[in-house]
Amino acid sequence: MKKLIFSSLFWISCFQLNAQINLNVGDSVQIIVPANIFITPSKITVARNEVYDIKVYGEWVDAGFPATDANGFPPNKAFLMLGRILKRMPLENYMMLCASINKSHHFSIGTGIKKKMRKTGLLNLYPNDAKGFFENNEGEMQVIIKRVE
Ligand SMILES: [Ca+2]
Repeated sequence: MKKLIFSSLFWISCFQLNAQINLNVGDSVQIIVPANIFITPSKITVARNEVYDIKVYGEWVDAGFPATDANGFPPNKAFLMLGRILKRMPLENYMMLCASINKSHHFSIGTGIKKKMRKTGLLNLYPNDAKGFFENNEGEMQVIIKRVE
């Protein structure tokens, strides 16, 4: 219990100071990822071979499409097929929650994943929408990131 209180206070103070966070095994943080923001920095520095359990809750909406969870929706219309190349992960669903490390090493998360990191750097989160088409998005995801190894 004492450790839990300490780690909670630790991450709260990190956010207040706008500092970077290194999670110990067992520690978790919650990040809010808005649908209309191109990139949301988590402030978490992950290291190669660390393992994280990521769970995602909530719904968001892209323009007039039906609301989805963090798995997003497939390109089921011709213009969506064409627009895929404008996404950071062209082969993944629109509005799938995805991540990058140092804005370069991209991977999909969806509603949840257990992931061994293949690179060291700052973890960023984003909805997989076409570049330039974020302003018509609404909603946000609650992302719980826990280091498990
Ligand atoms: Ca959009």
